[in-house]
Amino acid sequence: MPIPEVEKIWMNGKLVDWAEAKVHVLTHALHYGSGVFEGIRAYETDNGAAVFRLTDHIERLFRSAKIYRMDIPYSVEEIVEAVKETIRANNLESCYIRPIIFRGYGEMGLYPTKAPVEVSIAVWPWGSYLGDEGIKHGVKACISTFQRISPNALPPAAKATGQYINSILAKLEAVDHGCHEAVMLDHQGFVSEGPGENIFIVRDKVIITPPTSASVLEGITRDAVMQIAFDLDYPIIEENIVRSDLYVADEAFFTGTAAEVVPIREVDGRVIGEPGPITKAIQEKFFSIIKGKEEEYLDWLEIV
Ligand code: PY5
Repeated sequence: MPIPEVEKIWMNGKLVDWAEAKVHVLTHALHYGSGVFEGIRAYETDNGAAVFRLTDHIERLFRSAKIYRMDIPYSVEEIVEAVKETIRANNLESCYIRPIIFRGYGEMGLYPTKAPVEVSIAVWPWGSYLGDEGIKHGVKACISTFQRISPNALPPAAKATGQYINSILAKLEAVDHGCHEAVMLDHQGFVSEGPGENIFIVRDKVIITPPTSASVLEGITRDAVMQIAFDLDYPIIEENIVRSDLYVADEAFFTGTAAEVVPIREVDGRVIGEPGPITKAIQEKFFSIIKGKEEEYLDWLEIV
């Protein structure tokens, strides 16, 4: 999918023209994946564009940077403000937001403390990541033969650019096998997550999602869905699950900023079926919350 170009990108404290937001080919992060990033969405509401859990995302960005020992030359509040400024500069009502912090040009070794830490924020209109059809009728998933990165190799709690080559291997394989999305297993063989989504199953009206110790990213949509499930009085637990739990689940779905809430209709050829009642109830609440229609969740929306 080509990226729809807009006007401005925020780079190291300044708004520059889209076409001018460039880096050198010897940028450290290009060679070694030494960057950390976020995926965030702004939605159209009656109060204009509103960013879903912006501060929570920026705080996770700072945690990712801490894990990789990158000193960010801005505060959380400054980056939050820069995100809003970038959205305003591009006159967007809704968009995807991609802040990235990376080691720049100036050092080629693996002790990169001398490379400058650069910060950029881009925004663009981006539709549903797994397609509108997927949101309505569910997607086909395959268990990946590629194992999810593990905490003592590449910490899954960090959203680092280099970690995503693991996700790309899984995604390419899934599509080769006629699926929309992959499900990755952790180093112990437990279900972990999708290449860019957390995963949930429903069995006997209980919602289950793998714990963070199953090599998952601490997803902000995951957290939101757990809160929504709790508020809707559905029992929800964090517990290790195995691949056959997916095969026999009553319902299953992915969550993520890009993907939002996407039902899973089939895993490895085992049919789960059309989205079930609990998945639909959570989807409905989530989509209503992001439009600013739910009073008690308005603090999840940060007005631009
Ligand atoms: N797990 C992984 C590995 C992810 O990359 C993501 C987000 C999630 C889970 C869900 O986290 P959250 O709910 O906080 O978004 N993936 C990015 C996104 O913007 C990149 C996808 C291409 O959704």
